[in-house]
Amino acid sequence: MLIANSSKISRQEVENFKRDGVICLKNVVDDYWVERMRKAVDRNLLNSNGVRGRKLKTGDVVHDYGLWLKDNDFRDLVFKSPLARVAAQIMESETINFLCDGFFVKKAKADSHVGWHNDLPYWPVKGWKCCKIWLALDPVNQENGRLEYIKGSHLWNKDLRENSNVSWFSEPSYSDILYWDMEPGDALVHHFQTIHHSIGNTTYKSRRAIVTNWTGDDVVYDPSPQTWPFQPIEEIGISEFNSLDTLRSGESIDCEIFPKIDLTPSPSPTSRGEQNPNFLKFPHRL
Ligand SMILES: O=C(O)CCC(=O)C(=O)O
Repeated sequence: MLIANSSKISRQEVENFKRDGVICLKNVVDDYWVERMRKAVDRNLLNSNGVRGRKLKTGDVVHDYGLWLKDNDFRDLVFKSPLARVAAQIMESETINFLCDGFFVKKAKADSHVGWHNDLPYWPVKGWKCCKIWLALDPVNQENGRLEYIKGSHLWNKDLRENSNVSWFSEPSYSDILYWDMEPGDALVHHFQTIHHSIGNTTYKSRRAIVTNWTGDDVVYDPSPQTWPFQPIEEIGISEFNSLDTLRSGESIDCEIFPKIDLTPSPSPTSRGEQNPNFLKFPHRL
């Protein structure tokens, strides 16, 4: 694993991401962000600001998305943490747009798996430079619901929705699977086409994680009926979603709901995790 906040992401890590479709980075965010985001997730579990809001599942895997639109902690994570620059470096992209955030909490003794799938079929986009950053807020291991990836499956060029039961897919053999034990602040970065699942939490503690989804230079808008936001924008009632009306298929996704991120460093970086000084060299050529 790479120490993302003490060294620039290396050429080797970028190559590993290209080859395997996933990498695990150590210490992508510091304790400041871990503590802040744990509180934010716990608060949202009680009374969510997300798009699904009160309709949150009460079962053992709790998921909501679109928190950044109403919650300052989630918003700052998107615009002020190192995550966007990690995405830019891993995907070798000059520009980065943010698609959406979310959280996944596998509650204590949540034995259910999240089934094998990849992410691209759920998003109204087309292009190669698309990734998710899955940020651990608790230690993650085999006992409490770690993610597992089929190595290199992003190169298969196949869409797999959860529970879709397609004939070409069968349970992978153990030797094809990649997984990592993680600490809070570590992150998985996976390509939108990499097939993955998560296993059950057999422990007595919740496993909390935040996901952020990012796109790069070559990505264009490509809506279809079963893609995000999964419901008519009038029903969501959040003004930023109206910007989807301005997008045309095949054009840049740049709009209020998919904002472009300013990757230049803030003029006044602080030690409170707002800017990681190790990324001040960005943009760079690897
Ligand atoms: O956090 C989890 O358990 C599952 C996350 C996942 O599969 C995803 O974000 O695509």
